[in-house]
Amino acid sequence: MTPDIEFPEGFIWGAATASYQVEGAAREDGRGVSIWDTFARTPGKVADGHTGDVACDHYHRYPDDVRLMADLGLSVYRFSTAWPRVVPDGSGPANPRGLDFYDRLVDSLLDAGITPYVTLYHWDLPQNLEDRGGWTSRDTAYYFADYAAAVHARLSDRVSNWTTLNEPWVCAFLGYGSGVHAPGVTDAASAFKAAHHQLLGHGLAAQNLTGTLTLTLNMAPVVTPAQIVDVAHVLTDDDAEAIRRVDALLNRQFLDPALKGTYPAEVLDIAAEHGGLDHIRDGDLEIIRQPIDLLGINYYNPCVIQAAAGAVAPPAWPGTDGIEFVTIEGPQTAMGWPVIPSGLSRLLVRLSHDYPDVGLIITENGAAFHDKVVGDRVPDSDRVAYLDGHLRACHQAIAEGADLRGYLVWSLFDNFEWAEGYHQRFGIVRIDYATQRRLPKDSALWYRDVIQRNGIE
Ligand code: IFM
Repeated sequence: MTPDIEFPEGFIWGAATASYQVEGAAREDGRGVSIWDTFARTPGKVADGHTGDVACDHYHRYPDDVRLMADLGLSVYRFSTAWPRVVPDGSGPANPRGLDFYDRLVDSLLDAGITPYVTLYHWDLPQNLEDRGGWTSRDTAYYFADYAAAVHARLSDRVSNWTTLNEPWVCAFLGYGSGVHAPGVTDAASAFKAAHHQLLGHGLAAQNLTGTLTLTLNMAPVVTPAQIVDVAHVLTDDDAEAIRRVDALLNRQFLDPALKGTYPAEVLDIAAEHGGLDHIRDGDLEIIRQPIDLLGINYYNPCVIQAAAGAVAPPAWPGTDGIEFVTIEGPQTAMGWPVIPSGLSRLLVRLSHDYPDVGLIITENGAAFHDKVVGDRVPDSDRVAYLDGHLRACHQAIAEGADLRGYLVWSLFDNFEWAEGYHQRFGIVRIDYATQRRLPKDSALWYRDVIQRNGIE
């Protein structure tokens, strides 16, 4: 039977996780300490003092987990390698036992007919490098390229899909700006440095990677509340200016250097006001602008803002003085994020228009809800509705010309949701943390059917 909504032939279906969020085994086989180990142990930083020490115990349970992925019909599994597992001190010799784990994981994925998509940096920086300045130090970019080369040397005979960075905005602006993520630094100048040095690390690493190259960014259309209701709403000059600034900080700060070899003027102006531009050296943008095959999109909700009528204190991000981040009415996830699938089609169409030379893939999309276990089921109809709406938005964007190649749900499992600990559950598979039992939620079974028919009924 032909589904109501059918995706193009060869559309990629998968699911994603990240090392610190699922692996556990934090002290095994020579793994070094990461900034998240340290941050999670700092009182008050992570809800209820949760840590990634055990997480989903994926490190030991990966054979069963791969079988589960195969049962769901996934064609791709996106996971990240943990830098401190591979290079425990951040720089220096690689740890063969750390690499062995990824070897085993890749082999079992391939045996199950699942393509591994490897992300090289999903936020678990070795603590030893943080002690030397972390991403505010230029050296970290070079150490990242060395570590990436070590992973590539071990796995590239079987892995041909590589993502350098995951969400450098979050690492820079939540890790070094607001401090709600590791390493917990609160300094605007450090945030801009961390952003640039990650981009430099991306470019340096990309020069030595072969296969299909991806850079994954968290992106969102930046809109006023009125534009959510009416796409054609005419903006005031102040709102238009507010949108330009926030879009530059959130989206173009990473897109333009990586894909065009330039920084948006707004970002340079704002960074200049917050510590200067000395960290950007001649030649950096040429290094950063490496040919990539796919732009990875992590989308959860639009960024809703407007020019503030009165004073707004303090600014949410550096450079957003006078701009209000608006909470809008309507359905929300357990994270308090608004559910607006049309934001995804809007984003995809815009990216295809503004950056036409790169293919697109959704590397993350999904939602946390307050799931209930009923007998042997998790009837998470809110998550099914969320995924259904966003897949329809993907389909719409393809119909409007977006070159979207695939969709990877976030996340395969409930896992360590950073500062929220284990309280927020994004998985399509439930984890009972006391027993480590895996229970596919209704959304997982629904997703299996979507994959099977390459479309939605
Ligand atoms: O869990 C995170 C993931 O690590 C990065 N993207 C957003 C997800 C949900 O917050």
